[in-house]
Amino acid sequence: MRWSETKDSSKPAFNRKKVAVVGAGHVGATAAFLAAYKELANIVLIDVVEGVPQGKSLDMYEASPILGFDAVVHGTQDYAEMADCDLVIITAGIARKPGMSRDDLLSTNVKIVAEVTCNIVKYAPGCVILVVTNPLDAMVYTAKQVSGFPKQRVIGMAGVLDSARMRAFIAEELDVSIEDVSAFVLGGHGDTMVPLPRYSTVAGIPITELMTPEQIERINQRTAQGGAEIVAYLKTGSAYHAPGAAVVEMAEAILKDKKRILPCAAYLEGEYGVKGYYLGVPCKLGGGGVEAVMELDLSDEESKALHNSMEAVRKLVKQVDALGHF
Ligand code: A3D
Repeated sequence: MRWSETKDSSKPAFNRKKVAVVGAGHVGATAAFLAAYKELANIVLIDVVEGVPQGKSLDMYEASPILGFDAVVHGTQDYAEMADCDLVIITAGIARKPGMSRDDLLSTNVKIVAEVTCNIVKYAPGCVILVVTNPLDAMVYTAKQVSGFPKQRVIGMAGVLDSARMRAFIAEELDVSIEDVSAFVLGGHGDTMVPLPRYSTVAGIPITELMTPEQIERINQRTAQGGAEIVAYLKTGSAYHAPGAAVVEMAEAILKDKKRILPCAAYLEGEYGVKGYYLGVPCKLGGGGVEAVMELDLSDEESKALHNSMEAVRKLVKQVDALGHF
């Protein structure tokens, strides 16, 4: 048998989207695997620890014949391999251990996120940046400041995860399929996040009509403590399956220009009365990144809770600014 190549060698080997995942740890590797499995793009997995991204990506590639997906997954230490990426996902950094808050990670992770972002500017200046590293609202601010990218192209993942947790708890409480449950969580990714029961529904019916205030309060509390609940079980790290899935839902919206309405950490310039900070709000997410911010009419109580959350973010950003990395 002879194989006669007809491919135009002046064209790239693959006409696929390209995504870099920086940080081949728990969240990064999970997101990379799910994105490859969904054939969203070819994936470059980058980590400072030699061998880890190479080993994990080879392992993922070897799963592809069984699961039947076509995506190249490649591991490296070399940031130059981010060239031509459509999307770069930052998961590099340290994760929480029991007794630590997300905010305790700030001084270590701000250095890592700043270094990664400098490399993004150098090698993938046209990409959308999706930040996952905690404390999220401060790290996405760092990436925005260091990159100088327009606000549309620097986004944080948190609300999709927090809403998914709330959806799971609602489905469990009412013993219904998660497929029929939607939920909205706004605000910063911390204890002050703001679950919105009024906008959380089962088959379109607000949960305020389906549950007692006590049940709803229990779900709100468990949602706000959702990360800590898992850290307490794991003891050596934090959640990664649901965070990885949340990253991939956002990546898919961007790479396929789906214009999904998802809660994202977006840079606000007056929306919800907030200026110059990132906060979790409902956004239209498409090929250009955050293409619109939706402003909901909030009750007085909801507005107060959102501004309380904003205050927590403001304190973190002040600490980031004081470290003087940009
Ligand atoms: P972990 O499994 O420790 O992975 C982090 C990886 O980053 C490790 O493999 C490190 O070697 C790597 N790394 C460190 N510095 C660099 C660098 N300069 N360049 C490239 N790679 C580097 O942690 P994880 O995957 O569980 O969590 C990663 C981050 O995501 C942490 O900060 C978590 O707190 C955060 N996180 C956020 C959410 C949100 O919802 C926002 C959810 C889950 C985790």
